[in-house]
Amino acid sequence: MPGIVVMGAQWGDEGKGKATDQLGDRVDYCVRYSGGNNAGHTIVVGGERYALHLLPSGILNPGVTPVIGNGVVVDLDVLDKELTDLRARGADVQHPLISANAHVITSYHQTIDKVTERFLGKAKIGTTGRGVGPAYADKINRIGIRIQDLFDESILRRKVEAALDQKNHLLLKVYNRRAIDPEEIADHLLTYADKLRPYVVDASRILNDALDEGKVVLFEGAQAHHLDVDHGTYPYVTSSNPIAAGACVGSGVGPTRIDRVVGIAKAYTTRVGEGPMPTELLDADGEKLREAGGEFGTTTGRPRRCGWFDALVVESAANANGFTDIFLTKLDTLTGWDKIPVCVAYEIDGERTDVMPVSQTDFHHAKPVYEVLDGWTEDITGVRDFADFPKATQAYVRRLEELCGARISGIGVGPGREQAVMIN
Ligand code: 2SA
Ligand code: GDP
Ligand code: MG
Repeated sequence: MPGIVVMGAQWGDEGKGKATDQLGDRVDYCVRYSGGNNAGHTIVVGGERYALHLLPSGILNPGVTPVIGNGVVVDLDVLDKELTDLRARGADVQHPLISANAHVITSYHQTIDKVTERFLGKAKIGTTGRGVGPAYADKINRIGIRIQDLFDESILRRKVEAALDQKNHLLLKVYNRRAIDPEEIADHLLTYADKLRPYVVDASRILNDALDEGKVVLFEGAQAHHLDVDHGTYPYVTSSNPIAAGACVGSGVGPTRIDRVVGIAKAYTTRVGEGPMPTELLDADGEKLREAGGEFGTTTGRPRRCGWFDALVVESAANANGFTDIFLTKLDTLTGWDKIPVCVAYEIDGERTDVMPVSQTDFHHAKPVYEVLDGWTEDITGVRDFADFPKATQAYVRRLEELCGARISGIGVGPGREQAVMIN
């Protein structure tokens, strides 16, 4: 099983960090292939909590080489701090590899992200404000700055100037902000050139060579299927491709290299930022789920919107990404409910549908149709064997599996690395 993708099946924060870390002891390379430091992936090892934003979560496993693929947008200040902090905490941080083709997030991307959101007012996306969208916009507009540009000063200066040309006009005339000095930006980026030089590589070639040698490469998605710019709830999405196919685009390996696609799904639903979410609970039950699950943004601290498990959301991700299996997380968070509703269909303008509609207008009108399952009260955080779960817990898992159309191969019963039930 040399090529494994781990990706979010809902709207992010399903526990991808934990799942990636858990698989990490059998992995040689762990690759981030999309997004930037908008992501927040949490790992708890021996009671110590780590929140990774840019480096892949496999980094905490000795012997794993972390890779930042070409599909990632890299804030160099954040990367530097993340590496320094991990080393200061005594983590055995391996030599990271960074694709020469990855793009850079600069302070002007962050400024534009924030002013655009303010300008949109009620129509805002609810971004993390990390400059991710504007950096990808520059990439597509062919005015982005790539990591490799750090090693050619005159090119870098020219590119930063070109990138700021239009932006300064917009900042001055539309947003009433001061212009940004291209020289200041280029000078700052150049301070990282020597420090980064040893890490910058042709990541595509290294990964393909490794796969040829039978090494195990784990591709770690950020965000999730329904935040994908092509397949998500557009425009309430991130600006990259967190889907499984994004692993190929964002790291430079062919689709034939991917043997397994693991969808990470939370046992209920959360979302942070704006956009439709049919099962959202705006009452005390939503609050109870948020408190029980500690549902606050790992990057921004924003409270996450909470609701019951939406099987149509996960099924559509399983379908579009070809999930070979699902890792179901945070099942322990549901302990203590007498009954647990699961969304099995939508009612849209008086009609019932069993699959997620392609029309965004329809999705905005979707009202959940619930099947109510029995809950359980027993503490399941110490369970390591599926047969030891209460009968109602087993029935809940089996019903979700049936509805989502993919095998559940692992279950999270707590944030710790060891708190999982693997099903063979
Ligand atoms: P952006 O910043 O341009 O990517 O925002 C666009 C939308 O994508 C959502 N998004 C996320 N959703 C869940 N988790 C994310 N990471 C953090 C976490 C979020 C946080 O781990 O908790 O701390 O707030 C993440 N990153 C982006 C975002 O909310 C917008 O809806
Ligand atoms: P990611 O972005 O998908 O990696 O998820 P986040 O790290 O943003 O959010 C998931 C949160 O749930 C983190 O605080 C994890 O430590 C925690 N977590 C992960 N799996 C489990 C689990 O099975 N049970 C519980 N209780 N917490 C979990
Ligand atoms: Mg997260």
